[in-house]
Amino acid sequence: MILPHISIRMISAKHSRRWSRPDQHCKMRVSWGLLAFPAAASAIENGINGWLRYAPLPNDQRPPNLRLPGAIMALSTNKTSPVYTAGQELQAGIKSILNQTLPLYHEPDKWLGSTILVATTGQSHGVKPATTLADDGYLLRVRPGNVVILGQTERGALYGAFDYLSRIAQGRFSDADLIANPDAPIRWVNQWDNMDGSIERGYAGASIFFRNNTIPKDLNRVSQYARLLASIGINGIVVNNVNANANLLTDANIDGLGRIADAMRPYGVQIGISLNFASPQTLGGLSTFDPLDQSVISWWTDKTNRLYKRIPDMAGYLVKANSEGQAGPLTYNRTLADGANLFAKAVQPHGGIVMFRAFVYDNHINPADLKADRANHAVEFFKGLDGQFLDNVVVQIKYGPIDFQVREPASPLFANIPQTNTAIELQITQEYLGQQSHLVYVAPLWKTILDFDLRAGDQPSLVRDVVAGRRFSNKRGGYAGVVNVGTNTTWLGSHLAMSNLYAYGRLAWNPSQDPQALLEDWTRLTFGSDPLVLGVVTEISMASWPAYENYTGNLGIQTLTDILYTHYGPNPASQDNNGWGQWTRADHDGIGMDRTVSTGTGFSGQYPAKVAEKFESIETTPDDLLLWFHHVNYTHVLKTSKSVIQHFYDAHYAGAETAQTFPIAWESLRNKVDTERFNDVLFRLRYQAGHSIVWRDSICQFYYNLSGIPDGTGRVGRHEYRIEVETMELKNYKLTGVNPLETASNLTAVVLVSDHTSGEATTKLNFDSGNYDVAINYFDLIGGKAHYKAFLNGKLLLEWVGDLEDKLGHTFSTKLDGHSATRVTIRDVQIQKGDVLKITGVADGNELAPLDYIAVLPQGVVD
Ligand code: GCV
Repeated sequence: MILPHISIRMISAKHSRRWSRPDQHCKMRVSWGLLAFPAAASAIENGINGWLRYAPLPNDQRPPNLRLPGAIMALSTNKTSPVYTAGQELQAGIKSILNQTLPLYHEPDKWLGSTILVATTGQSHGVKPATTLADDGYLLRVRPGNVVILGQTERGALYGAFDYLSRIAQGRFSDADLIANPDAPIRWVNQWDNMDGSIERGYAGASIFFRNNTIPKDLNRVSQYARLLASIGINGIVVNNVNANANLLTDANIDGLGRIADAMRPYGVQIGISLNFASPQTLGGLSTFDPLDQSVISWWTDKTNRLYKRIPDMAGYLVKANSEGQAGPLTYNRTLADGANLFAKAVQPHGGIVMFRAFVYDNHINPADLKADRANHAVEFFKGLDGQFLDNVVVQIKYGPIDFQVREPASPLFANIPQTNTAIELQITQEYLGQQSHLVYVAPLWKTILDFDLRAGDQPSLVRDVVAGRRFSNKRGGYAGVVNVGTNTTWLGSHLAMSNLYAYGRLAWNPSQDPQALLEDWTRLTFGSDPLVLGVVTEISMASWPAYENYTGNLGIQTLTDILYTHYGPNPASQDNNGWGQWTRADHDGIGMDRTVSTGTGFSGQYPAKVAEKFESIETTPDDLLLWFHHVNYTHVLKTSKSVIQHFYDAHYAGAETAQTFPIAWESLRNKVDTERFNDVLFRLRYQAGHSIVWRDSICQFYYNLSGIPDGTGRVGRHEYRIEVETMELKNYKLTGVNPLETASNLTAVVLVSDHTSGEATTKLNFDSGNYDVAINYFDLIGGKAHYKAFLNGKLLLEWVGDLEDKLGHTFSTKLDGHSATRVTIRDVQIQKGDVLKITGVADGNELAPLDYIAVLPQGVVD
């Protein structure tokens, strides 16, 4: 296939530096100037400061007559107060961005000149916001020589300071006069950190919170994390995995949690913890964990009191009960509300809240039962409990009914429990979305859910209005984002993945914002305001979710990853014929879950009438959710006039093609981005380009095998630029199948005959003489680091090691499959017809230097 649009538009007026849209909560008046001030030398960029780098502002972005106030006045002498922190942050930020050191005072009578005043509304010196600020809201008033930042709470003041600094860092020296209020009170993140230091679905190293079943002494990274979180308005964090370990509640660990809370308090980030429902039995030695048993109630009350004694501002609890093997109230025939209320009563005197997860489903359902449907479970479990949860319980609902798939409809539960506080759970860590080894900017996906109108009672009922508490007049509600940062200096394992965390916080603050505008703010803060950089990062990021959906799973069929193993590479067969209920119901003739009321599982009927009606009918279901709601033949014609199967083929080719453009676009930023980040991102984007072809070929081959319907344009299974290694002259190599078989080209790979040997694969190249890129597809497993060399006519072209597990953070496989299949490309090789290409492999551990195929690619060809 020839790549038609290899160059991404590099700069467009759209991407030249511009103001991000003022959001609906802000009123601002803008005037700004340019020029002056020398830029300082840049430091090594390892990602540790995320978007809070405060890089020196280039001369051409500084106003010529900038008049900063003479001092910073942060009205708190308490070093744990966010107001105090705000002062320090402003001082350090202004020094770093503008190379000006402003004196910092904490008491009003210490300085009488012009100031950047940071305070709470209670201490405002006569400055009064015109409108009342909401909890955590702030006022920011910027005038030449005078800046006022007032928070309704102490952390509100810190949010205002971060807003001001973000403007300066982006060269936005305007007069501003705005009030910013958060849309929802709960703006939390969750970490799925285990006490042994591992992180469930974490792709960036070990935990910063736990090590060896305890809380480490050095919590510097925890403070740094709190700083990043505060800068985007996050006010709470649950620090341990929802699959919780009861030992978290020992006295020593409660003290450790206290130290975590101490480290985060100066940033206004309150901590919460996940509980293991069975703790009274497993840790407490009681004979039961029945939520209505008095001994259990006393046990939890006592633990809660101890926790609050050490952490008086603890945010509360998060509970995963009766889900995926976790204990819960159903064991004792108590309701989920009984379970939630047990904890709600314990934290209520302390002002705490309980986030109770709606991710409750049976993972042993019968795939032969055409009426069974995991997507139905949340509503089935929770609808009847509406009104039974105490006031300080918030039901935390994943955005879709299954599990963070590349596309899902909004969970109907948001419309089914109007008398219950709700929060939406989003995933920043890319469990099903390429695990940070693929660039996927997820905010546009979240937006499709937040903006979805559920039409409850036939009234406008946007998901974002439901979780803010507005739609059903609920007091609490908001956002929980699963982040899973680790010890890697980039936090998420990839520089570009941090746009997701940034956008999450900004959307939780104000979900009406445009994901692209947020991305552009993040890019300016992270990489600077060069229009080319801004253009490229924006283009590839905005193209990334559609591309990923295209080369993984389309039309609402889910991601098609291996749900029984790593959740990373392709394995569409893994979805069906098991009790997990992530079924696609694909067979020889058709594909998709019939979730209609009339003939299917009845799921569409869980939505309010107008939405239910729309999804009930194939005609009114949008194509991108067709296979979520309907089972159709592969030949079914879409609204685009294409058949389902042809759409699958075309989308996979288009998605992989788009992914090829990412590294090329990024390469245009050489010398515009510091070397460390440039190389790291380039490496990942090249890997993604290669792995997108693994995805494309596996999925297309799988559905071709299943349906027997050829690709109308003849691409699937035809690879005119490939040479299968099994057809090459082999020394010490033997043929092997892989599992799933479609993850090897021609369904076959080769491995060395034993683990202590080396071998060769040799072939003559019968392509016309010319310049080619030579791609070599191989498998990179955990458990060994095989050594490879590629030679052309005996001359070394490239030497590499199967050590991606040291360079990328996704979950690696021990087998030859869609997770380990990968590609290395040697660019611009001069080849004469008849040249001899040889690859040598040396085994290491259980990595038997596996090879799949080589592709000899004329410029612009993807194969
Ligand atoms: C923390 C999915 C993930 C699990 C996760 C679970 C949950 O099933 O694969 O790792 O467990 O969701 O959200 O509880």
